[in-house]
Amino acid sequence: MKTIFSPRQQEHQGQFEFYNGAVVEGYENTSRATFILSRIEEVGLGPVLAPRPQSLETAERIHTTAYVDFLASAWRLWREAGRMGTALPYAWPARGRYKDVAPDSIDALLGLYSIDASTGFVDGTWEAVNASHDSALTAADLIIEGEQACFALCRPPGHHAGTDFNGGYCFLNNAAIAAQRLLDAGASRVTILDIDYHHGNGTQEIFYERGDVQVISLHADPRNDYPFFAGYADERGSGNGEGYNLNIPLPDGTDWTQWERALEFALAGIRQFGPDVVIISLGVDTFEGDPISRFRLSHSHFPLIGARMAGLATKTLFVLEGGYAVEDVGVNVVGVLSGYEEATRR
Ligand code: OKP
Ligand code: ZN
Repeated sequence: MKTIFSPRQQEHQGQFEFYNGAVVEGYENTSRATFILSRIEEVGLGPVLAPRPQSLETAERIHTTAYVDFLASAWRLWREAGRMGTALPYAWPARGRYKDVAPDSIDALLGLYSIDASTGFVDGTWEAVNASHDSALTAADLIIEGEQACFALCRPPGHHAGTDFNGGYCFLNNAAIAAQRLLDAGASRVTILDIDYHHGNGTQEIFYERGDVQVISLHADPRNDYPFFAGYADERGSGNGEGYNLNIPLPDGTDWTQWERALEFALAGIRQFGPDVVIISLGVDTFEGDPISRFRLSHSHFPLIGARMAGLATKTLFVLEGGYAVEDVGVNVVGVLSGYEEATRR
């Protein structure tokens, strides 16, 4: 399987976040990609290719132009305001009391276009976000050109980013943008199956009223964990999208037996929908050793996940999302991908 990745994606680094009452270095760091790349080489998964440069046209069909412009200019505006460190918001428009203004202040913009304070900008963030997006689109193009499966090694990740907001380390929704590209190239239906520990609230929001993209997410019950305000089982889509959004929230401590049962339910939904391509929002923060999560999958389970994906017998685009037990992220991500490859060859 081919992997798409650009070293420019590593220019997003050194950002901080708040965690348990302290300021810590961002969990979403460069070593995640480094460990994945070295594991890909170690097991001989296949070549790692640089993305082709892509225009932002497809991204602007998923996100608002104003939001994309904000992402591209945030760091410059932060510096022009005389700031250093990490650009993070501290004020948000309050729920239901939002005055629709286009603010000039970078502090206001950061709040307007975000849902949390864990998605900071540093020098190089936009370059990395843009390159991560290029990797997703190039992987989608390879699928369009005939590959059965492909891996977009996206960091920064994307599934918490919505139409006009960032959050949860995500800026552009790589998987959603890839789905749009596949549809534009002639696919009639695409499924995004999100197996990251956290609910993919951005992906859900983007496609909530659309029937051409089925969105299924297995995740920690939002009553217990981020993103808290979306991901409940009764969120099923609306309008043309009614019935095409499926959330499967799972309790703290979920183990393989429970998780696999949920996966089987998701797979039945995909078979019923009959997509041309399945995009896997691939987070491995379901791993028992993950520092910010509370599920209990172990190393040996990840190849089994890949094998289940192969069982769908559709084209499959893997797009990286989370996973923060850095030393294990490579083994677990590549475990899924080689599990897929082995099951396909059988
Ligand atoms: C991203 B992905 C406080 C903790 C914030 C945010 C979790 C984002 C997860 N800084 N936690 O879905 O793996
Ligand atoms: Zn996650």
